[in-house]
Amino acid sequence: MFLITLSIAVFNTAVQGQPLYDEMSDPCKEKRNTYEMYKEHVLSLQLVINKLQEKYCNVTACPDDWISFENNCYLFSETKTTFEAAKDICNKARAYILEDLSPWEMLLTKAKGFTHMWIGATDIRQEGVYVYESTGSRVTNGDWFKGQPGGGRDENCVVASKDNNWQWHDFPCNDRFHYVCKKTIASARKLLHLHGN
Ligand SMILES: [Ca+2]
Repeated sequence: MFLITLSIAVFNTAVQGQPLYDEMSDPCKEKRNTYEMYKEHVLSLQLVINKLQEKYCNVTACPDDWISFENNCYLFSETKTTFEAAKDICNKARAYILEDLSPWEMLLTKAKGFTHMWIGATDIRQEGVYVYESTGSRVTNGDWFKGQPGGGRDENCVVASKDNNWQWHDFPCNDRFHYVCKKTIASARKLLHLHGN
């Protein structure tokens, strides 16, 4: 009886012109923008909480101008620059260019107004063999956009673009884009300790 009632309910929903198939295949479709907005609010609140903790609990988490979030420190570039220049800036701060973006890192980057950003991976050393700058390990599961990488020897660096859901494209390394430096809070504290602060 229950199954019959359920079937009738489903049938009625279908014949009343409801987008049953779409709802079943993607129930979040119409609410996605709302969810994204809430997630951005949560992110903003978390950032405020982090700042308050640093201020009132005397916790030094990240260097000035860096953002602390989920055990990491992030430096968002003010200007666009080449991959090598971005890499040098991050490395001098004992950090590395952001690599695989977590959903929260995507939101952080979006909140900063970036539309494109360098990813810390290249195939400079061997064409077609992408490696992460931080570890030298081979990229085996890169978040490539359809048809990418496709630039051959002319394009050996990687850029993530907002319009393509932060998926990766290969680009010439001398082009200029924003970048994000990342390091763990633990390593940031270690550096502060080493420098006697
Ligand atoms: Ca290449």
